[in-house]
Amino acid sequence: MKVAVVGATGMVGEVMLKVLAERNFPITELIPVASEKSIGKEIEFKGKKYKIVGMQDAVNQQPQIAIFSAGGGTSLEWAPAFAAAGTTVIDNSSAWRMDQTKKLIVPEINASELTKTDKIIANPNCSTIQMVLALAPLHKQYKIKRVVVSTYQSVTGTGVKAVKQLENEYAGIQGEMAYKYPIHRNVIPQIDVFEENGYTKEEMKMVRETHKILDKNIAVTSTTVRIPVVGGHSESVNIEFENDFNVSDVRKILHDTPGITVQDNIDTFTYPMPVYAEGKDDVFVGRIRRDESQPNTLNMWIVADNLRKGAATNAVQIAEYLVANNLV
Ligand code: 2RA
Repeated sequence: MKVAVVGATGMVGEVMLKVLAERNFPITELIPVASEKSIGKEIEFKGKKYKIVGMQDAVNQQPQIAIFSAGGGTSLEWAPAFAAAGTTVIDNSSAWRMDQTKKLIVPEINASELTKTDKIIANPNCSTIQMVLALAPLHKQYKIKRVVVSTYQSVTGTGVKAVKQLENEYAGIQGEMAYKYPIHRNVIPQIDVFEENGYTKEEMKMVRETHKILDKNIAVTSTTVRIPVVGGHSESVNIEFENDFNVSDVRKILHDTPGITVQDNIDTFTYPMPVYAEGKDDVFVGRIRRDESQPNTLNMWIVADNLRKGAATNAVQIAEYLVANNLV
């Protein structure tokens, strides 16, 4: 496979290269693509050096797959050019997610919807991916009515500037701010811009993307929060089902779901945390317990490395599916 990685020098791009190498994705030729200022620089992939090229150059080389992590504007401008050249684009930005003509894919849930004609495929938002992966098998079994989610999101979701802000504040150094407020010793109840309804864009992504991936009839309400953590997003999720369940069955269903690791033993203080999820591809679920305040309702805690399953790993899994099913 000739594969272009667009945004190869960014935070997600770097993890993308790492994941492609680790999973031994069948790359015969890698085309790293980045903005003007990086063109000509070299990156290393599996012990070989590759020169970074610009967009048009990469389009002209007609890769079979292009994985984009370069922001919405770049995707809107360039994904169609790659698609027109016959390349299948897997896009990490929010540009195409809600486009009715594009599929929004979490491979374990809905990769079977993909066909050869899908030339631009959208990767969901990180906070959505980890939640829907855990919700999907439970929805199938018990039918979800309503989800109430609160997130605790890593600064890596914002990017390298935010990680630097946290490090600077921790070290007592004045530097550039990625957020309006300090993040060290703080919690910021705003991720992305506010929409007209008073919710943030991140919160509405969780609502809209869950509807598109799982079921538009599930009521979802979300509060998304930035915390001074690197390594993973955590989520407290309250789920009301149509039908009753048994907690040990829920644990077993999640345990048997590919891509999920259950870490749930209060006797040994075992539960998911970003320090353990960091660098791993799975979604970790724990603190699974009945909500005793109303019938058919469950609480659980979900953690995943937002740069991995929340971005790079999910995109590479889509690419793996395309290759395995001869769709590129
Ligand atoms: C964040 N969800 O964590 C975003 C990244 N796509 O800010």
